[in-house]
Amino acid sequence: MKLRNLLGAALCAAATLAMAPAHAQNYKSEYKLSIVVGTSFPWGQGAQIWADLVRERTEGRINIKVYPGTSLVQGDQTREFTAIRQGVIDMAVGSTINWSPQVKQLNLFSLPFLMPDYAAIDALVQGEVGQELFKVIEKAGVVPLAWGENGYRQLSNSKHAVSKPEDLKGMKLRVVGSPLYIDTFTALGANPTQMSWADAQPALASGAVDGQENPLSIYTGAKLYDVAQKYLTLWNYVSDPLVFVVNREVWQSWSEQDRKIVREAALEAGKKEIAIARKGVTPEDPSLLKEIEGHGVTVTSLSEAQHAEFVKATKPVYDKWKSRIGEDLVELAEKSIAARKK
Ligand code: X2X
Repeated sequence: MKLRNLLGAALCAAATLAMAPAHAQNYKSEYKLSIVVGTSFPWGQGAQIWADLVRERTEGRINIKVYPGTSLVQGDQTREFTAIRQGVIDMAVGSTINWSPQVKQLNLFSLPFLMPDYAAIDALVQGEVGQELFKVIEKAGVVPLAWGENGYRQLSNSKHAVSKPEDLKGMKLRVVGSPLYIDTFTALGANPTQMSWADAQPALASGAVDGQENPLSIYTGAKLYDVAQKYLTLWNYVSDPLVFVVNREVWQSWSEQDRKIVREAALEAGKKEIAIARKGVTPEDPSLLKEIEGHGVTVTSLSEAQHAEFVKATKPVYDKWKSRIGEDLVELAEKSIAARKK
């Protein structure tokens, strides 16, 4: 090519670049969104709804791909938050439990028996506590947009029915990655061991552990009744919310109009996800429980007196962690719950 032609081509390319909308240079062709479970679970459905809404409303400018199994951090869900902060992960719908090692205030939702009903969960995440926690997450370097829900975590095991703390004596239980869970199950007399969800499933299948705790949507979605988890105790001791977030640099690289679209889509997806997560596990609609019983599972509900025994046994853990999380935040949560509309 002659020099003049070459120059002309270069000028032409520069002009095209200058004319293109500002985003064209810094938008990625794909944004990686991390979740722990698959897209068939309510959690994964929420993530997929968010991704689809954003793709549609930005006309493909923001193209989100969902990565299940926390595969972007080799399944180690307790490293997910750090990876989002560092930009290894662009976006996530993550459980407060998995981010608690980095954001200690998120342990709030893991305080045993803090939230007695769905109205209590709503009073926290949709109220002042939720706003406070968003400030904390923002300060930690990640942009939070909306709340979702994994759900009330129920206890399952392969040994026998559990209706009082003594029934847990010596039972080997897989727990999630916050030390608060080790404290809770140690206080109850069990033998807890911390493990990722990826490792938990084979450990349950081989009998390396006797039991675990997870929301019913995860219990059924992962077919835990097929790996000998035939005893289920409904005790609503904790519930983990999900948070829809974006890496800060990614967020800043988007136009204002696109940020608005992403935020509104997250709020919409979060609301839908919460409705999906609560389907079949409420007193009004216990269909999922019926399905579980159909698999030959013994389902144990607690009487008020039995419930009180568990609360009593875990009270020292609650008190210890109240000060670790922050007295002010926990007190704000307690007040918000006491004032909730039932
Ligand atoms: O690991 C779990 O138990 C799970 C899937 O519920 C979370 O990621 C918190």
